[in-house]
Amino acid sequence: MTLTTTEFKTEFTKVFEALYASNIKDASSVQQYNALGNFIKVYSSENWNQTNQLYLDNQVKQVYYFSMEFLPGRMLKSNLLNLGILDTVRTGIKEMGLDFEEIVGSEVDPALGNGGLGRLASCFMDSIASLGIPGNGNGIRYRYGLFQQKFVDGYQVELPENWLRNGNVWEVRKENKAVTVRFGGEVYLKEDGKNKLRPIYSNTQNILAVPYDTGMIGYENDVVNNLRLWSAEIPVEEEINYKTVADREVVNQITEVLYPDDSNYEGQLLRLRQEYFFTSAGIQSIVRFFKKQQLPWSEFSNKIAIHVNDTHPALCVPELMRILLDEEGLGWEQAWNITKRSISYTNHTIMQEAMEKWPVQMVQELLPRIYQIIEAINQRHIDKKVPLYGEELTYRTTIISDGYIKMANLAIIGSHSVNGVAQLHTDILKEETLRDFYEMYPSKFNNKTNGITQRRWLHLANEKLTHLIDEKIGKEWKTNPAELRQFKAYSKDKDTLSCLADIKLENKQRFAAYAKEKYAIELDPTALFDVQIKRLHAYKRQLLNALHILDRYLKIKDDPSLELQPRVFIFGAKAAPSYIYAKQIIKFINALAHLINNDPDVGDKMKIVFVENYGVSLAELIIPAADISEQISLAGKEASGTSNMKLMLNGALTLATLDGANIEIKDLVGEENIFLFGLTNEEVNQLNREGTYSAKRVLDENERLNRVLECLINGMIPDIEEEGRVIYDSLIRYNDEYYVLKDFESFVAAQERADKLYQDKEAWNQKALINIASSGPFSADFTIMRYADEIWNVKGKAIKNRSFLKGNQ
Ligand code: GP0
Repeated sequence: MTLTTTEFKTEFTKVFEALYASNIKDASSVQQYNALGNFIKVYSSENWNQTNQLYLDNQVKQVYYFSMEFLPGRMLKSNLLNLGILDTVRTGIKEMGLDFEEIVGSEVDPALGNGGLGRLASCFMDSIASLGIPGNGNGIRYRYGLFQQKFVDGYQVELPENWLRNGNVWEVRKENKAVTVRFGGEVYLKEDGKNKLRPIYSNTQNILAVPYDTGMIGYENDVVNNLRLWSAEIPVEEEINYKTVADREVVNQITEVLYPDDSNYEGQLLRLRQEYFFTSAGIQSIVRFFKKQQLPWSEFSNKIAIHVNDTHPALCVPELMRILLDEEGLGWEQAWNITKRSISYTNHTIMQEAMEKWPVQMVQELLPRIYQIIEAINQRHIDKKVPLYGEELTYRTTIISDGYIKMANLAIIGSHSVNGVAQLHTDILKEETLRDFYEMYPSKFNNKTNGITQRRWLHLANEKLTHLIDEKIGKEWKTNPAELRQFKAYSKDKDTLSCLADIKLENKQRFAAYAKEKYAIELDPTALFDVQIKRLHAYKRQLLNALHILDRYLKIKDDPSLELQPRVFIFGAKAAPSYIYAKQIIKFINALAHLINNDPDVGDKMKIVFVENYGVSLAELIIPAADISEQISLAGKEASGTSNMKLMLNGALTLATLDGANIEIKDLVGEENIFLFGLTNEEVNQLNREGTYSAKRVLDENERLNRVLECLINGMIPDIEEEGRVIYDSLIRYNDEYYVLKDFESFVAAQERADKLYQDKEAWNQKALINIASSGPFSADFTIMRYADEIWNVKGKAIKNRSFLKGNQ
C-alpha cells in the first residue's frame, strides 16, 4: 500500500467532513487530530482485520501479555511512522495549511501506568507487533489515569486525569465480546451426576467486563495486533438490582482509577477487585477463542502463552484452573499441567513493600471459589515438596502463610518461567530474594534484560539524530538495531561529531524554549544538561543529586568568581500521594531551585528545572536534550531501569552506580565511556551484614558534607523548616537507609570528572557517539525475541539476526 499526498488530502478531507460536516480550517486542533486519528484507523483497519484472520486461520500460537498498566504515550505519530506514511501525511497536512505539530500536541498522553513497568509493557507491544509476533495486550481501561501533578508553593498537588474528556479515537468498543466476572457470594461443590464436582454459587455480584480494543501497529510490516482493555459495567439484566447511586458506584469504581503506587504496596480491597476483574475477563476471552478452534485441550499450551507482568495478574493461575476444572470439566492434573505450561511471570522488583500479599479473609470473601483453588494448589505443593525438600524449605515457599496469600509464590508455583529484568536483578532473585524457589525450580529462572523501542525513543523523539544516522550507516538499523554499531566507525570523524553536537544543541534549545514558556526560566543551552527523570523514591536517591547541587551552590557562594562548568539540572518525578517522605523531597528540591535560580551570584552557572507532571511526552522532549543521565540508585535496588537506555540511545553519558542495567551499559560502552561511582551491590550487602554503618561518622569525617547537611536545618533554604528536618533526620537519626552519605564523596568526584570532560567538546561528543552506537542491544526488539524464543515459544515473521537471541545476556 502506498499513499500519495494528494490521495491523503482527499481521503482525510472526506473523513473530516463525515465527522464534523464543516470546514476543516475552522476546526479546533483537537477536531483535526480526531479526524486524523479516524483516518489512520480506516487506513489500517484492513490490516487489523487480516492480521486477526491470519492468526485464526493458521491457528498460530499467540501471546497474551497481562499487565495492570500500559503507558503507550501519544499514538498519532507512532502509528504514522509504523504505517510508513509519516512524511506523506506531514506534507499533506502542511499543504492544507494546517499545523502538524499542533495537531500532534493536542492528543492526550494516556497515563494508564505509573512508570517503568507500564512503559515497558507498551515498548513490548510495539516490538511484538513490529516483529510480527502474534501477541495481545490485556489490561484495564481506567476512566482516570495517573494523577496530574502540579506544584503549588513547591508542594506536589494531585489533580484527576480525565484523559477521556475528548473521547479516544484509537479504541473500539466490543460489547459483543463482553464477559461476566463474578465476585463475592457463597459457593459449594455439588456432584453433577457424572462423577464430577461442580460449584454452585449463590448471592454473587455479577459484573460485565466490556473490552475496548486498540490496534498495535507493527513497523512497516502490515501487522496490527490488539491491545484489549476492560471496562466494568452493570449487566443490563441486573440494572434492577442497582437502586442507589452507591450501589452503582461499587461497580463503576472497579475501573475508575489507576492506583498511583509505584513499588509501594497498598492493601486495598479495590485493588484486588481490579486484579481479578481484568485477569478473569482476559482468561475467559482466551478460553473462548481457543474453543472456537475446536482443538483438544492438550493443544492449549501449544497455542497460548499467558504472560504475567509482575504479580498484579497472578490470579491468572487460579482463574485458568477454575475455568478448566469447573466449566470445562477437566481433572486436576490435566488442568494444572495446562496452567503451568501456559503461564510465565516477570518479577520487577525486590523491594519488600512491593511484594503483594492479600489477607486470606479478604480473598475468601471476595473470591470464594478462587480461594478454594488457591488452597488446593497450596496443599498439593506442600504434599509434593515436603518429601523432596523437607518441611523447613517447603514451608518457606507456601502460597498461604501467616494469614496472607503471597502473590509472588502463587505466580512462581503456577508458571513455567520466572524472569528478572536485568542480569544483576536476576542474580539477586536467585541468590537472595527467591533463593528457596531457585533451589526447588532452578530451570524456571532466567534473565530478560529490559529494552526500549528505538522507534519511539530515537526515530520519533529525535528525528534529526535519526537522519544523521541514516545518512552515515543507512536504514538497516531500524529493523535490526544491532546495526547501530556501524555508527562507531564515525567516532573520530570531526564532521559527524560536529553534526552530533549541533543536534544536541538544537534539542537543548527546544527544551529551553519549553522551560521559558512554561516556567519563565531562562536556560543557557550551551550549559551541561543533567537529567534525572523517574518516579520519586528514596532508593532512587534524588536526594543525593540534590545534595550535590547544594554543595555546588555553597562553592559559588564562597567564591562568586569561581569558574564552574555551567549546568542545568533537570528533574521529572511524581511521588505516590501517600508517600510523604517522597513529597518532602520534592518540596526540598523545589525550594532549592527557587533559591538558586533567583540568586544573582549564581547566574548561568546553575539552573534547576523540576518539570511538573513528568510522563511519556515530556520524556520525549527531555531525553534528546540530555548530556548526563543520572542513574544513581543504591546498588541492588533498581531492578533494571529503562530511562538509562533511552538516554544512552540519545547520546547522554551515564553517571551511575553499578545497579540494574547500568552494569550492562558499562559492559557495552566500556568503563571509559561512563561515569561510575558508589558502593557495589556486594559492598552494600557487606555493610548490611556488618551492621556497623554510621551516617553520623561519615558526617563527622567530612567537613564539606557537614556544611551541606547543615543547610537543611539552618534556615538558609527558605520555607523547608519541616521538610529539611525530616530529611536531615532520615539521614542522621535513622542512619541513612540508602547510603546517600556514604556515596556522596564518590558521587561528587564523578560529577567533577564529568565537568572536566565536558570542557573537551570533542572528547565528550566522541563518547556520546559511542554510547549511541552501543545501544542497539537494548532494543526491545531483542528483548522480545528472547521472550518469544526462550519463554513463549512463539514465532514472529520478522525475527532476524538470531545470534542476538543468546548473545550478551
Ligand atoms: C517495578 F515493582 N517497576 C515495580 C513497580 O511496581 N513499578 C515499576 O515501574 C520498575 C522498576 O523499578 C524498574 O527498574 C524497571 O526497569 C521497570 O519496572 C520495568 O521492569 C524501573 O525502571
